[in-house]
Amino acid sequence: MRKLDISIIGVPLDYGQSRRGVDMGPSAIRYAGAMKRLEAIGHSLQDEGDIQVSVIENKNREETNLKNLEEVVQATSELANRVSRVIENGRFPLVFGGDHSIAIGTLAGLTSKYKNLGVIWYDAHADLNTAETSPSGNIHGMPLAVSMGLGHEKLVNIFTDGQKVKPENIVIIGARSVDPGERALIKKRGIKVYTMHEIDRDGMSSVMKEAIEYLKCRNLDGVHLSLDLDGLDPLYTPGVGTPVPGGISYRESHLAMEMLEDSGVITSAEFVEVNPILDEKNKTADVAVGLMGSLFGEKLL
Ligand code: 5AB
Ligand code: MN
Ligand code: MN
Ligand code: MN
Repeated sequence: MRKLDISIIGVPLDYGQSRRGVDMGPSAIRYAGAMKRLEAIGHSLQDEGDIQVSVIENKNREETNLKNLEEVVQATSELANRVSRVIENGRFPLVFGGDHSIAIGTLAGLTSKYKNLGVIWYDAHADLNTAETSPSGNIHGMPLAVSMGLGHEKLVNIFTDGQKVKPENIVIIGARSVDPGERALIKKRGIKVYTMHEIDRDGMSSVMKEAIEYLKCRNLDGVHLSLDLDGLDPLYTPGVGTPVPGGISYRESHLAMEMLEDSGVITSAEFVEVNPILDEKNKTADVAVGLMGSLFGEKLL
């Protein structure tokens, strides 16, 4: 098992969507014992604290259907900076959200080092909307499109200009709520997606085996896991803003994390969309921390 030097970065951002509370996600995940859990496995942990998230005073906000654009740009730029510093120091970045718009910053920071980054997007949604296709204007539904260089120029050019991730380096797992514009983009760019259909039909073991093989054949210099807790069924993770029934089970998710750990491919991770206000006794944060245990090498025996 790899012994890692892990740096935790909290991002208390809830401006990427419309329900308050997900800004308390980092606290909830810390409270659920993330540090102790990973230290017990033998990793060395450093908590870098939270990114500063501010309301931007700007009288001349541009006309856009994107909600809270300035705030999301500020927080994700800061996050990109912090993530790039963590990897420069040879440490493993572990990011706690916050809503999923934070991935714009994580991926921007990571790709300042990784020139051919792979991404595993564990989510009920594809997060491939742009201003034109978004039904909500919520930026948390856009980060994967932004990482491919598609969307508002202020988002696309965070930290470095343009595209960060190649569409053929992306694997989405758990999708079951995909908007028409996202579906078109998946087809057009040939993005690899394992929907609930494939997980039901072939089983998680086979899906993960294929996903890992697929990424291993792509000559990647790193693989980022972006785990939206709504990828799991709301039965297990009720504390999320956009729950979709019929999701991945608790056991399947642990298996997925264990297989990622066995493969040794993951070089950074983020856990997002934990909303303690919508949760039941911090259940969702507890599940997040349990999954981290499996991802970072906790063994049953
Ligand atoms: B999440 C929806 N596709 O764009 C949109 O939780 C939902 O980060 C996005 O996956 C959900 O508003 C974003 C309808
Ligand atoms: Mn989602
Ligand atoms: Mn998401
Ligand atoms: Mn959500």
